[in-house]
Amino acid sequence: MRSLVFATNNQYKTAEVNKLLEGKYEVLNLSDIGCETDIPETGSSFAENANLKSHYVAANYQMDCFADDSGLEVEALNNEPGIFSARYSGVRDDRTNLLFLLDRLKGQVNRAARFKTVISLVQGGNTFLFEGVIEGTIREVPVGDQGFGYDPIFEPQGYEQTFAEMSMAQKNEISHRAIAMRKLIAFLKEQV
Ligand code: ITT
Repeated sequence: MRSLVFATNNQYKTAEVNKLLEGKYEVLNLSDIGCETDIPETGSSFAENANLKSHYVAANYQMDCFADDSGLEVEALNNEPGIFSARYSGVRDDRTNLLFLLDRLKGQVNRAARFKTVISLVQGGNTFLFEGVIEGTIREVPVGDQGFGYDPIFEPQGYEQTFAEMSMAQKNEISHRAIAMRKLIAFLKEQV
């Protein structure tokens, strides 16, 4: 089986992506290749940060690799937290960040938001980008215990459940990461 490095430390992302690849590729994450570094994400966009992660692995491990940078953009908060989603409240804790966001949105009528993912693939020294977006709204209170991050407060458009009330398979039918991953998979298949 062909293997691909996914430059992430996030085990939920790895599990989602493994399911999407349906056993067609073996996905190695950062710990699988012995990379302990917390790769700096100092870019000013999802694309820049995704590139920083994939290029770091390609340069230091001489392996083709992909990375995603993703986050939540809330319209009434000027598209915050965006690239700061993982540490919006100042700490890297999903529950704290989610409650911090709800607090900032208190009393706000406009609850529109979107999740965005940009995947950067480095292959043979070339870089390719794939994007996925899903629109939705922010709930008043968190519901559900599946998934990670802001899943308990994000209700995708056209659904009555939050991402955290969905199984991984249901989330993978519609999510931002799944949309971007399907573009990556289609691209990889063209090369077979
Ligand atoms: P890696 O950088 O190691 O891949 P990370 O968790 O730091 O893992 P990001 O830099 O892409 O990932 O930050 C994304 C943050 O955005 C993440 O910590 C969540 O808070 C949020 N997020 C991204 N995708 C999400 C999803 O599918 N569901 C809920 N929250 C998500």
